Amino acid sequence: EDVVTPYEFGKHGSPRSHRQIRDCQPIKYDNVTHHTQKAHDWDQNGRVPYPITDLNYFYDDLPFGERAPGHIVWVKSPARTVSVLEPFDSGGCTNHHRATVDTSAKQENCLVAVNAGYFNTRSGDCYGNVVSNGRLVQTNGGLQNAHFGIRADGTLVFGYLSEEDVLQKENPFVQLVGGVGWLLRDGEIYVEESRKAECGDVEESGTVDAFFDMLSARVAVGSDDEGNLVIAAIDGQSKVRGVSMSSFASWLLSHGVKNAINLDGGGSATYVINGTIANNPSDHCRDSAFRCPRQVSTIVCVHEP
Ligand code: M6P
Repeated sequence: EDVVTPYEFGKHGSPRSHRQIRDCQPIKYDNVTHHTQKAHDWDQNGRVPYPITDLNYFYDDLPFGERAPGHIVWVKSPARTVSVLEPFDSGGCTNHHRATVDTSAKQENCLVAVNAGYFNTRSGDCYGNVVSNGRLVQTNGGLQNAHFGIRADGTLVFGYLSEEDVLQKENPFVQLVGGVGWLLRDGEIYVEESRKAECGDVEESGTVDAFFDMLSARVAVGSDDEGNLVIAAIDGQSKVRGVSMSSFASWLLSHGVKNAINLDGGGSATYVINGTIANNPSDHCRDSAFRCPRQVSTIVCVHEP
């Protein structure tokens, strides 16, 4: 596992809001780094298996009496079958595009797709480091938010990355996207450690503590022991229904997930199977009596190898 060395705070574009937030720090703790894992790859016959091995719809009892419907999917050969895609099309982040997940999923005929990175809901700016199919879209100057990535050699990466990590050329990231909150680190719940480390600039629902503790729709990308990618999306509505970060982490762990990063959730949470929205997004339509899928920034797409 790499050790991240301290470095200077980089400039970043995210505007400070009036919200009470803690100061966003660059990575400075030698013990807070990232976890790398070899991705599952070819099967015994040397073939790339069909990527999706399981697909569940669940309605579970969660701690604290929470109940929430959602989806979880295990993805084989993720280094060949998973892409981070910009909103609407390539160049979407630079052009401040936003699009519903089902629209963005058309770019690569995604078998499964979820919303991914956080974004500025007013300007449409994508937040975080973004690498899409080997193209570096943007960096965030090392701002400390949990990221998920896939490197050129097929390793999965979870955790905090310095600017140098993001830009290194020896084994570059081919896919990379940022979230808020490192839910599981190498088989252990990492919510409380992550709560202290995360930068809250990129989520708009309040303080980091409020964001971690509220009920909400949540989306995560993670991995199991075999290096399969796991994508989970739980329905909810911020501060009303859904799951807290710690409940989400416990639930993922109970399903054999070993590493997991929390992606954008709330009204952005959208889960698409074969081009069709399969969850119940909580964002309000223009007519607030109804609910509509939100136009979001990046997505995680599972496609044929
Ligand atoms: C905005 C609107 C609402 C939404 C709310 C909370 O006010 O988009 O429809 O319910 O934000 O959104 P979120 O759950 O993503 O924080």
